[in-house]
Amino acid sequence: MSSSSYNFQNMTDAPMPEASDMRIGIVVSEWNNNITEDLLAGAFETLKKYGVKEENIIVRSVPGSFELVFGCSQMIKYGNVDGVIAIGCIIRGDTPHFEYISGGATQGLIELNLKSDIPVVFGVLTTNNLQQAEERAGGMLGNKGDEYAITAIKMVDYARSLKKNS
Ligand code: DLZ
Repeated sequence: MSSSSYNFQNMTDAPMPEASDMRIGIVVSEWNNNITEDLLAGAFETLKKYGVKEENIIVRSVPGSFELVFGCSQMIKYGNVDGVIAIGCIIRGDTPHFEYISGGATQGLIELNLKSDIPVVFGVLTTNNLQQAEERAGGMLGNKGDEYAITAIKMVDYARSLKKNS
């Protein structure tokens, strides 16, 4: 569900998992960097807030959201990380690029989740205009980067909980 009244903080009261030994990779797109830098800052601060050590947050950038798939794939292979956050911002324009790039990035990130044991969080804003993106990157609807960080910690914990019992 995506609506202006939806607030992630209201989703659950579940306690946050222990995250002090987690290593999280963040791959961030340079396209619309005025938005993605703010999402990155939100994710970075929230990871730290919940105990992830700064030195265990590995940030790399790629040119655009389409490159997030390769960027995350390489992060999984060589970054020695427990989880990955893919951050991008795709804004609808006059041409069909929006559908191609958002569809490609989404499908690629889904495939990474299916192929590897490292969870990849979908931190890609897909908006109709710049204002909608700004509202979600530290504006009146909060910073979605916070949600991406919380989701990454929860998914790493989820994967660990199953491995521990296998
Ligand atoms: C080319 C393009 C366009 C038009 N729009 C966006 C966008 O809104 N957000 C984004 O992250 N990237 C965009 N790109 C760049 C593509 O993601 C990609 O970098 C290029 O097609 C090169 O592969």
